[in-house]
Amino acid sequence: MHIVNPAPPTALATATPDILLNPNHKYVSILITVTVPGENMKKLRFRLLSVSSDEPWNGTGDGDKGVDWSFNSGVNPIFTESHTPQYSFTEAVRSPSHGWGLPGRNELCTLLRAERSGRGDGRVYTIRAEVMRPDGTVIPASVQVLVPKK
Ligand SMILES: [Ca+2]
Ligand SMILES: [Ca+2]
Repeated sequence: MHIVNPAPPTALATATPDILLNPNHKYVSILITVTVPGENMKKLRFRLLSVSSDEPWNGTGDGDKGVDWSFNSGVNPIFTESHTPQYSFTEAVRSPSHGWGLPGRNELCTLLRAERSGRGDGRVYTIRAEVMRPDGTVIPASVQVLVPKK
């Protein structure tokens, strides 16, 4: 008898837009869509887990503003809480029970500041998301949004 463990499900996240060409220091609403191939999407719950940047919130040059992201607002304001960084200077992470949407709502939203250091090589925001299956298991996903240097 031959037993094959099924491959663990993989969640895919996309960001729209995923590149911020005009670094005008304003917030841009980013739509994060998470899908899990092979799963019944209507039974899954979704949330944004964290947002991080490869640049500090402040001290990166002229016009630098903080805070550089928010879980609030946008076209699909699932989230009602904003968090300050808990684990590192450049990553805001939700506590375990926060941010879960209603089942099937796989369109999430965050605000990201269109900003990057003039001295750097462009900013990379990393948005981490999670999917919870009906049995409570959680599948991670992540996507990046770039603020390129011209
Ligand atoms: Ca900033
Ligand atoms: Ca960089």
